[in-house]
Amino acid sequence: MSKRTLVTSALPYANGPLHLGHLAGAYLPADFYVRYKRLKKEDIVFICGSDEHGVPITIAAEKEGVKPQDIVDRFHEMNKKTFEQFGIDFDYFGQTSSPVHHETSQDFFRTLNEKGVFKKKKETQLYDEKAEMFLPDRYVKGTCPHCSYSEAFGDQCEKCGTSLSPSDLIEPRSMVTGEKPVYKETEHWFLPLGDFQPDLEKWLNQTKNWKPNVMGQVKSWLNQGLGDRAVTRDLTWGVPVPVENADGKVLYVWFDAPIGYISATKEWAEQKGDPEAWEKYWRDKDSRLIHFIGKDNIVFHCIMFPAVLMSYDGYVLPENVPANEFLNLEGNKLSTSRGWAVWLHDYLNDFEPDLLRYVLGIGMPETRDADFSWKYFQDHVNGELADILGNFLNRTLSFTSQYFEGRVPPLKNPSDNDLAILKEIEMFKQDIEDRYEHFQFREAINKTMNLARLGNKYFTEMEPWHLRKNDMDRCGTVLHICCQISAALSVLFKPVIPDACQKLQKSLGIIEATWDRISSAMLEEGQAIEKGDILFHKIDNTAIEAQREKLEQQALTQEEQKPELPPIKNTVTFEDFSKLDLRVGEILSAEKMPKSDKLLKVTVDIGLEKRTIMAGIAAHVENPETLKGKKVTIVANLKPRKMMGIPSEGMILMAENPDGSLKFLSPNAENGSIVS
Ligand code: B3M
Ligand code: ZN
Repeated sequence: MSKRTLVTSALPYANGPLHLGHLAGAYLPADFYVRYKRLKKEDIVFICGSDEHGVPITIAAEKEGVKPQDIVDRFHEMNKKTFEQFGIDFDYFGQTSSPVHHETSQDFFRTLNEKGVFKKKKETQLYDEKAEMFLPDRYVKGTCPHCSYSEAFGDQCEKCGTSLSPSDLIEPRSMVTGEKPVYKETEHWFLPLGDFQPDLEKWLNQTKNWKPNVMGQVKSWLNQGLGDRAVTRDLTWGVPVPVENADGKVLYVWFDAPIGYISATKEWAEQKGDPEAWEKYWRDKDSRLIHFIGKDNIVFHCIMFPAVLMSYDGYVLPENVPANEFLNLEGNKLSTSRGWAVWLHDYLNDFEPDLLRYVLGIGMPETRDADFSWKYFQDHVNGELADILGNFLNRTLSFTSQYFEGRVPPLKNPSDNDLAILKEIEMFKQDIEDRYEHFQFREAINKTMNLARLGNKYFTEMEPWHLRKNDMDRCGTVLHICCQISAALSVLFKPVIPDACQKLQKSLGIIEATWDRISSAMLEEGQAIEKGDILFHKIDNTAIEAQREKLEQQALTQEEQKPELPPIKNTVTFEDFSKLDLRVGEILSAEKMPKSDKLLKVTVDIGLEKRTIMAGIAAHVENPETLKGKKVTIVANLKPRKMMGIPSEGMILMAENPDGSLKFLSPNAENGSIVS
């Protein structure tokens, strides 16, 4: 008997609408998996909700001059509706501003505090004297110490993915007033993740079938050693810290948000009239917990939240966290701030959800970033859904309706090839099932479409339009087999294109078929079937052109909102500048560092000597080999510092475009020449 399963999808911030990247990242894969498991009649609960705290919300509220609760209520409803329209079939979609969530996350905090899990530390935090407020991570921007990205936030550099603390930033500046923040003392509670490292490693080492990209990222954090992580913030919006001497402090959003999965499960249980039901999914070792997220949330789901669950004790830990990589759009990074996004509510004005579910499914960024383009969308809708699946189903149903009075013809004297085709149905089912079990949805969908290809090819090769003139029995056998393949497809494709499969099953007279009913004999001979409507209409070039136009327009109109160039830094004296020794260098070699997707180890000839420099530019360099011989500008007298155990003797200066791309400063001068 399979265990019960709780599936979660990352809680989307309730500060804006949903776009393609959300679907492809954490929601579609989870929905494919849950729908598949429901077809297997397994006990599975699908939980999600709005992440309503955190600074993205307060920034959105300030921008509009409304209260944070107004922002979260609006986008909670909007996103809930969008998920429903796309058939993302949660059992419950909660809100972290709910009383149940406040109680649950405060209980976690109080329990860990009483157990002495936290460390309390006075620390100086960035404070904006003009705004008279402490600056949370997202209110601070500055230069990332790893990749020199000048728009890095205080909690994470979105360019190289490193998780940061505001004090890591070079030249921090307040997002509220633009002022240079000062340091002011404040006291916070910290989760000493390092104390959990042995237990985390023990747990991680017994996990199975984790994606290499996920385990690789987790291991790189563990190898760097886990530090203390603040779990409280000086903010007014959030879950108040439920202990003495914590006025004006709230729980750090990444402490409370994952607990939101538990609160939403409690609310689900309450809603179904069995308030205790939540417990067996979270506190019974016979339950499986699976988190579907995007790769930027790995550290919080694979290190921080498990440490919180371990310290509370009695909770199951994630069995798997099949994080997806990112989806790009028309060859560029998706960017809500630059309007480079396809909003899901917009999409629904022009196309049906199934089409996007299918196209994002076959192109899912499961182990590496993927790209969505409108041409790609058109090609796969027209070339596969319409020309292969739609064409096969339409020919089968129309032919049976027209020449066999709309009834499944008998299977008479099937040839070896016929029997082999029928056998294929069982083999496809097994293979597709295995792909779903291993979260390989691209493969599962491609293989399902391959069964439709097989059916289409069989129909064409058997030429029933000739057979019907001279051998109706043979013709009937061919159509019988095509009807059985159609019936199998109506269940195999159900997790991906549920609306189309619903219509197909109605035409085939199938009621509520489960996964285990998939076979080569799902339909009785003589069973009534209807021709049904065309399931997939082709998309013409004009429609696609219109979408591309809309995207360009959208991006253009937001041109003025594109991230302004960072303000000029504070004035320095000539003496300050003259302390720097900038030299021309030439790269002799460059290589990626194992276990790091950020760092390159670069050897540079600076005329007087050779230097080893660790540069956080790996994400920007396709092939390090190509850097050999490149002239660069080096800060030659920077104090060496160790990165991944290797002393880095200097810094390679890079120019950074507003879109985040990096360019070398390559002066055409002798190695060792002074740059001033
Ligand atoms: N709200 C979504 C994000 O980082 C974040 C996920 C929380 S899951 C507990 O895009
Ligand atoms: Zn960075």
